[in-house]
Amino acid sequence: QNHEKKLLKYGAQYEGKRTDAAMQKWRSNRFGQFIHWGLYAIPGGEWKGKTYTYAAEFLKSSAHIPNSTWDSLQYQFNPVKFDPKTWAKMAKKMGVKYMTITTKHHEGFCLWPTQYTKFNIGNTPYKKDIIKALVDAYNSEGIDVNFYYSVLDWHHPDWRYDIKTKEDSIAFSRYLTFAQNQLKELAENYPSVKGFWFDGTWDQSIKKNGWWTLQVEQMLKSIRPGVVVNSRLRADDYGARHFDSNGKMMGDYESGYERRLPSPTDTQVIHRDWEACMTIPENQWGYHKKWDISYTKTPLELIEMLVQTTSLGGNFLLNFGPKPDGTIRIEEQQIAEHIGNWMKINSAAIYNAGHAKGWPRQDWGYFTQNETTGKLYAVVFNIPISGILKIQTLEGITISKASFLEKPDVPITVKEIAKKQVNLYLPQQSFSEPFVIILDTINEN
Ligand code: FHN
Repeated sequence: QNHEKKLLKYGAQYEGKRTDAAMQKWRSNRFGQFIHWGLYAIPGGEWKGKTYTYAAEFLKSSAHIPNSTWDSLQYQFNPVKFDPKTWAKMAKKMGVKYMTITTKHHEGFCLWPTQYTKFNIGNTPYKKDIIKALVDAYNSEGIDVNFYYSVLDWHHPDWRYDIKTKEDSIAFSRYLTFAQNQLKELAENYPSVKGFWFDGTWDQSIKKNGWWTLQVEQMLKSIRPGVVVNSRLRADDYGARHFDSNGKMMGDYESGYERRLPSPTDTQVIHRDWEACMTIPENQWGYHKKWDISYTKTPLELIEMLVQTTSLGGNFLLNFGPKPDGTIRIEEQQIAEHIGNWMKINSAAIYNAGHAKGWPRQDWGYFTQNETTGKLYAVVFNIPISGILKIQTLEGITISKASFLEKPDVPITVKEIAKKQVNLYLPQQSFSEPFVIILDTINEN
């Protein structure tokens, strides 16, 4: 094994977590809404009477639809019921602190009136700038907005999957200029943007142009200081992605967890910032007409994922795929409402909370800890039939008091039954939702 450190021009730019205010805000947000919206919402996973089960936003590719046919969907895009304020209010009620919107997905269609391609919202029957409407509506609800941008572009004639010829190289360098111009335009025209979320960067063509990924990151940060960029953008001199050839993370946070979470005992991830993005169905990001095409996660499963992510110091980005008429499907609205009702009571265990340092994984659920005050929260998902929650404590730490976040007056008896073992006696009642117990601790270390 070669342990020699490689000299890299385009590798990680710094080590450890960013500590500036913008990054701290990003981190304290913890819960975000992902939105995938584009032309793919129109067919919604169906083409010529056939239903395609693969991701709806991939329909062009799954159904082998020619460019010209797909691109003409542009002339049908007319979300007459789109009300950005309704979306933002729903998001606010769900309890998210940030939203990440697809400015351009793999299909290449742009939701803002870019000057660099005609394939944009300005040339649809709808015409109006959707990105601006969303930024304004979400910001006025106090929600940060980030821009998703797919570097992979099925529409642009200069996109290449690999660089094999001189012609490829010339075309692709034109493409890189195009993408950079678009990103500059986004950063300049939407000054409140808080982050850029890159995708579609896995092809050889990008891996061979790691310099560009660093240049773009630096360009965005020079226009909008503090802006947060995901690791997925980056490739180094050797084409290593996310982590450079010396194992150091590139970008500001790791964005490799997609439709999966690190295991609850994976304490490796706590040393960096990271975010998991999650679908409600198995693998649908854009709107699919058939909601039941795969298993759909329940609100309680999603809440548990949010808590598990928080307990490991990560952010949780939950995806929604709006309909072509501009509304959000009823199933997603109901899930958002359920999560929101839970957040209304329990969000203290989420916002600005993270890994409870040193505390072992517990059978009943997860610990989270406020990053500023150190307050310790036990988020309970599994209640033993005995009604006794067994807490494994740490050397020198005693639990002096336990109280329900929701009902501080309902007493919980705390008893130390052995060294580092505390029992909490829950009142005789049934719980239908996961709940939070605040633990007051005394540190004798
Ligand atoms: O192919 C895309 C997919 O449609 C979706 O946008 C996800 C979100 O993380 N990213 C890609 C797959 O990694």
